Amino acid sequence: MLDMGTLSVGQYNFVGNAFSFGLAVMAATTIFLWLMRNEVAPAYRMAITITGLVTAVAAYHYLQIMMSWNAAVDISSGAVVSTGEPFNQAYRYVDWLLTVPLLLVELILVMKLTQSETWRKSLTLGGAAALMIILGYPGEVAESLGPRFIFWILSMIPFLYILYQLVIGLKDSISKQPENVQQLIKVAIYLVVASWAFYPIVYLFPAIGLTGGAAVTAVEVGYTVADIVAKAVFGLLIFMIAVRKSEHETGKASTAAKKS
Ligand code: RET
Repeated sequence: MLDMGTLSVGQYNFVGNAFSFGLAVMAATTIFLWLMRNEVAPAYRMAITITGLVTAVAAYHYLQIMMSWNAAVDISSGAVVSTGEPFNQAYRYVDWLLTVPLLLVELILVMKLTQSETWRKSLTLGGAAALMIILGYPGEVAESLGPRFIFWILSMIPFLYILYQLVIGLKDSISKQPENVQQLIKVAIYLVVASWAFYPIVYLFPAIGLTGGAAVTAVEVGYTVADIVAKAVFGLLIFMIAVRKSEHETGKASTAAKKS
């Protein structure tokens, strides 16, 4: 459990502002994606719908996180005083449990693989993602650093499996994509690897010397920044890939139509 009483008023407000920014970005991205859904070919609309769902689920959870953050302390005296109501970190983990498998499905859908490959990859990667989050939670809420380390190591196993599958396992499928999107898909995969790698590092902040209010601030702001990149920036990249692929395919269809 986080010791909220160790925060300064400045740190408390900074984290609150980061949550508020996170909520605004997630909500705005959702509206953009759903409004623009019909700009891509029908085959990619499911990917865009899911991308918007991910940011919608995140917007809802940021609202809950913000309310829990506000309820946990009272700053009316000019200092941060715990109200006794705990700051609920479960919202973040429930959010990840829903959105991380969806993010992977989003990436797989936009690649438009065969149906059996889509199912197989969605189930194995989505399952590994759920396991990674479930194994991380007990360490996040533990009172001491021992369990934090143990659950970090356990959670790293499915995490490394996912990264391996994305970087090595998808190589073949990427080479079958149209040339003008191969680069964008590679960027999307690198973005996943780079933004996801941030989470296990942030998780370890309290274990590598950060304490009290500084640790709480670094972890909460760190996760929020990582979420914005992994969900909103990644979602917009998926949208761009879908637009490019739609252009490529409708372009080909119209040339074919002219020939016949
Ligand atoms: C935990 C626990 C410590 C070890 C590892 C973790 C990985 C978390 C990740 C979360 C990704 C979240 C995303 C959210 C946005 O939608 C659970 C912190 C490896 C990779 C992408």
